[in-house]
Amino acid sequence: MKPIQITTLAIGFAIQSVSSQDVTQQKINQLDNAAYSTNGKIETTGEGVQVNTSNSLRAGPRGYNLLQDTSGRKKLIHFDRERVPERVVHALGSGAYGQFESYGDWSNITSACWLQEEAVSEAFTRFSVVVASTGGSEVNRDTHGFATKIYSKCGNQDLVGNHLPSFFINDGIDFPDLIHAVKQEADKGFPTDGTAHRTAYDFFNLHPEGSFQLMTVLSDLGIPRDERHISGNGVHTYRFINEAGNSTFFKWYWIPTLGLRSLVYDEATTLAGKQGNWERIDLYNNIEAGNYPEWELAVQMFPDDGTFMYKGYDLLIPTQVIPFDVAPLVKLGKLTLNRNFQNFFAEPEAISFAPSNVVDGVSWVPDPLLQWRLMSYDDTASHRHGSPNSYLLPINKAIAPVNNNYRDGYMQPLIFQGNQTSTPNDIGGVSSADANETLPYTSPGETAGQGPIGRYAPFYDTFYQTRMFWYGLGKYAQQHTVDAYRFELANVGDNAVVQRYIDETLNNIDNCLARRVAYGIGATMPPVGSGPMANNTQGPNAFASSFYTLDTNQTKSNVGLQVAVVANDTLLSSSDVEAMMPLLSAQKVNLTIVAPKIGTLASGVNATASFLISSSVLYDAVFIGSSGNASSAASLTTEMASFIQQAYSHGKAVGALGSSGQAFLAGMGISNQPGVFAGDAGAVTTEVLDALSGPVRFPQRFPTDDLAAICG
Ligand code: HDE
Repeated sequence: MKPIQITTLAIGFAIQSVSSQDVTQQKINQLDNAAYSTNGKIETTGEGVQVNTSNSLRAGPRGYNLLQDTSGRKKLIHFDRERVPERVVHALGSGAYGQFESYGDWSNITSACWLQEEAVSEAFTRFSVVVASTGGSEVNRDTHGFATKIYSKCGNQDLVGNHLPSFFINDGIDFPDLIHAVKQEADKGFPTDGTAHRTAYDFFNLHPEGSFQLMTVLSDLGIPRDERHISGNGVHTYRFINEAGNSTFFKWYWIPTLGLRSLVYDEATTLAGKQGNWERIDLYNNIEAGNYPEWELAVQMFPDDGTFMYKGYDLLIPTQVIPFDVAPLVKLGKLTLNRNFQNFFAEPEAISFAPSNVVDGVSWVPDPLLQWRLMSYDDTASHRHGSPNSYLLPINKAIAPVNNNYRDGYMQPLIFQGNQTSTPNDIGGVSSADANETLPYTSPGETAGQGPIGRYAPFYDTFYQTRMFWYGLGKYAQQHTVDAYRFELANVGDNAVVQRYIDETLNNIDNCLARRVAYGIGATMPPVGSGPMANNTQGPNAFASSFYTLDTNQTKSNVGLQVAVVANDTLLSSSDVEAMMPLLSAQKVNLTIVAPKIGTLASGVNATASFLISSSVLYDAVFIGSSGNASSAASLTTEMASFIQQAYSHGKAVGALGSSGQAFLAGMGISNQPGVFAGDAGAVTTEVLDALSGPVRFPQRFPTDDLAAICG
């Protein structure tokens, strides 16, 4: 195998923008061929006959409807069939178009055309949540999907990943069981908007290999602020193959240039009620506003020595990760999302992703989770669209030429020419590529057999990586995770299931964790020191790399964040708003004035939200206006005070404009606290913006366990 030579050649701006416009235009032209507007046209039936279907055809004004109201019948018949089956998982989601640009020439490791010098490809990314059904909330705790279709000139390359780096199971044959266990309970039909409890924890008890993935979901990573601030993770190992046929294994990641951000749980549940579509709204509005989110595609690479192992890590086990200090990330390119779709059904809903969609230069490994995925997505696409012709839908259609002998089937829209529909052929028709060339779906030199045929039990991980993740969480992040376990387990409603999870999973991760969770829900605490650390064989090591935790010391971008000023006719001067605006605009942070009613306040400032339609959970930080003479919290209405109080209790930065603003906060008992800023409008705004790009939350306000009392 050739040694991997890493180049980081940057491409010039002029070249980038020209080619990116070209590839975008190619896809837009393809979509435009299917675009149709009925705007301003006269209504017709599907057969083109002009009709008026506003009123039924009836036997008199109070008589029966007539069977011969065929235009009415056609209208209803079409309506009755408007739905396609929702995705069996990841049903709830939305997405956007953009471009993927290769940072350089990666031909030394892969022949994939989208990773060559100056390669720019059009792309569409769909974000989703796994468990909730369509109509559920996107902001509940869940694993988020991050699926990208790259319409490259050598065919569609799909990167279908999640926002967390590992998975619940190691063998795809267990996937239907996992999903049955986490979706609504079969007899009761609930919950439909989040993960079930009794069935789920029964499954988790018997699949301890998923404890790491579950803990990441139950950490604050499991409730991201929005989709712009999540990472993407391929989870599996994949294979690059270069022109010479050399293979290199890789794991891929999308790293958001905005940084990672999360909600706190109470905020997420409130937001779910206030604005369950928050994730898609945030993405849509930011793209409309020109705040284009970006992710860098980074890979960890591992030599192919035939063992599928790297420094003691098994590359075929998707419930484990390879820490970044063991295999560092190499950045290959960048994805920018910059165009919203035009029709939800035809684009984000109709798009079909599949890990089987790879181009020449990308292939797979014998990971039994990945192997089942290679079949399931193509199958589900045919089922959802009712036809194997879904690859012809504009959103799924490749930009590369498509020529094959797929014929007929439900809703075949093409009128193929000619009579020969088989290969090979001598009388015309499509001819096959040269099988001696390096082609996709093969890995030169690889042998299929890895041992005797048999049904092998999934690999049962130790709890080592879960423990490493646990020790990497800070004090408050640990508390949030403990609270999340308490919440989930308290809802299980089956003491035996709960106690088994505490004794056999949590106590194997860490004794204090198990005791804290048990303590909060009235379960039996395992004896002090009875967990694995009693023998301390591996030590309380944490992951050295911060990517898997919400590292509060990272500097984050504030682009697209939302802040609110609480005001009324006597609070807030226009000069305060004038002082704030340039500072907020410079960082592309949106300001909303929230008042008892929408409209212009006495100060002349326009309030665009009222307390009725708004909530502090819609904002990343809040300010309280100042009038200069109102001096006590008593003049705050309950709704104003609770707006501020709720933001404070969610650990958010609170800014008091002027001395009277500070007096309000003092009256509420929250002045002079970390993350509470008071002063003139400009200074306070700067302090709040700094807080938002740094620690974001002020977790000192959250209650924490008395560890000495609980853990001994
Ligand atoms: Fe999926 N998964 N999955 N999955 N998955 C689907 O495909 C499946 C897995 C992921 O926005 C389905 O078109 C099996 C891992 C995303 O359209 C279905 C197994 C990862 C999306 C399916 C897995 C994912 C899906 C449902 C175990 C992260 C949404 C509808 C072998 C690496 C894509 C559809 C979109 C969707 C099957 C496990 C990510 C049923 C059998 C691991 C992001 O085909």
